[in-house]
Amino acid sequence: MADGIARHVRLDDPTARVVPVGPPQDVRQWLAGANALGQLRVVEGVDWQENIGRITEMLHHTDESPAVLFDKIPGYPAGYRILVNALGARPRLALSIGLRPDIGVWELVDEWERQLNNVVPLPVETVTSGPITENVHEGDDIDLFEFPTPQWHKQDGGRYIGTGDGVITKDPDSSWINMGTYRVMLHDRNHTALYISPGKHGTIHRDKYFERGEPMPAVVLVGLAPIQFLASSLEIPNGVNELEWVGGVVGSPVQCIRGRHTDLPIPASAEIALEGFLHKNDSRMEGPFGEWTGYYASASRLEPVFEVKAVYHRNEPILLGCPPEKPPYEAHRYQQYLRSANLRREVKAAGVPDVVAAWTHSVGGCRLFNVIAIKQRYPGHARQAGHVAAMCRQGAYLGRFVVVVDEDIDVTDLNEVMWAVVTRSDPERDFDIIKRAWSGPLDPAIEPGKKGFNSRVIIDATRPYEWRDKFPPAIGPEPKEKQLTRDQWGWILKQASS
Ligand SMILES: Cc1cc2nc3c(=O)[nH]c(=O)nc-3n(C[C@H](O)[C@H](O)[C@H](O)COP(=O)(O)O)c2cc1C
Ligand SMILES: [Mn+2]
Repeated sequence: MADGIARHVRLDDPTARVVPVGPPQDVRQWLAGANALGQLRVVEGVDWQENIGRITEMLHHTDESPAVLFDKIPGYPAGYRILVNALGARPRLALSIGLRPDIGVWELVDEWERQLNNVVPLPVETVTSGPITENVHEGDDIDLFEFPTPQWHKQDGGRYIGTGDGVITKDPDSSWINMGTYRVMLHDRNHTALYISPGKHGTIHRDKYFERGEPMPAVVLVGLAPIQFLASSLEIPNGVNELEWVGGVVGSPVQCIRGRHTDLPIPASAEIALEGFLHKNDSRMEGPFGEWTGYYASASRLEPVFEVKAVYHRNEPILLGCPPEKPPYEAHRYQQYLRSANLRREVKAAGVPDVVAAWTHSVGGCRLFNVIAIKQRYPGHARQAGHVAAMCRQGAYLGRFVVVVDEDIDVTDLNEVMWAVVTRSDPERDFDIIKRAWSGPLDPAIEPGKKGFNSRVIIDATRPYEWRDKFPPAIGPEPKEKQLTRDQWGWILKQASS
């Protein structure tokens, strides 16, 4: 190409074309599967300063973009690679969790809900070595700039090595080990920032160590199997070890070495792991970083510094990149299915009957605009569903709007949902507001310095229960009539829509 970048080549290793059975258990198995689907491009020679970030952003903003593996990044050895947009399309999400690549929307949601209900976490299996120990750096040998971390967006306050990552920590009061996706910015050769929002499991652990005056041991995986990244970035219940949960989904334990400095588990076939301690008394500025709301809302603040004591990496390591962008970006493209499944599950689990569907809309980052459909059974049923959806684990953090609709509305279709809002709800009667709910620094609607709480509105857009049978009938042919018209007059319809 004229600008000398974006040379597209395909993986030419014929063995790297195998669709695995079950979820791929490391990045390399996953690459083989994505390549077999024809959904992987290898691109060489793109700079980390500007163009990897820019290309990634633009890949995130269309439905059909492939996964891209950047190699031969100028200034870095060949083989030090970055994988982006791994989970940005349904077939690759399905591949990652061991489902058919041509799976439909509701089949996928149903299957994920079933998994969430049935998975029994499996303890990790400790091993003494694995691909991750091919290279171990300690002391002066540590240089985090060894990896080609991109400047993801021009306005970012630094290079973020941790975007599609998993941060492993342990509760000092119990045996609970957690893995959560929290952003990690490079400070220097052996220090990074680690930003965790209030209320996340990593902050709960951190605050307990800091209250005792101790640093928090942690391991940051910046190249991990997509199924592990999914678990790390989704709302898995409190007290559950996401690595054990992945073992349960996969059906065999995740094999882990033990970190030399922290004794924390590190998946033996991960690509890159940073092990060290987060310090209470050493803080440096973190941010700004492009966030999932589409803004730089948390700006920059002092955050505790993570001191890296050991770097472990495979030969020719692969960094997993998932930088947030204005919605919908890659994460929203998978979260819309998986968070919707969990929201429906949690509303049902709270005892709400006849929950037909739920959808966490990607336009709201799968948090700010959620919809629940019910078959109304009794007075108050709709409000019950709405309030639970706004406050259950899946809906609580940084929610804003919850809409409850009748079962005739397609929850995934914004037009239909908003049609129900504007025609079935009367604001004075049907809008409930919850005040002082769980928000945080990332909320763009709250004034800087006052962030922490927000409010949310529950919109009851169902037909009013008392007179639902007298509610004006909706216009439109029955599905059977529609089919007859399509059969006989389809040629006109095609013309009209082209
Ligand atoms: C790409 C990406 C980046 C994220 N970055 C952060 C972050 O910097 N801080 C944070 O608190 N949550 C972040 N999250 C959301 C958390 O990963 C998510 O809330 C997860 O449930 C946290 O794990 P936990 O429930 O074990 O705390 C991010 C999610 C994704 C997909
Ligand atoms: Mn957790």
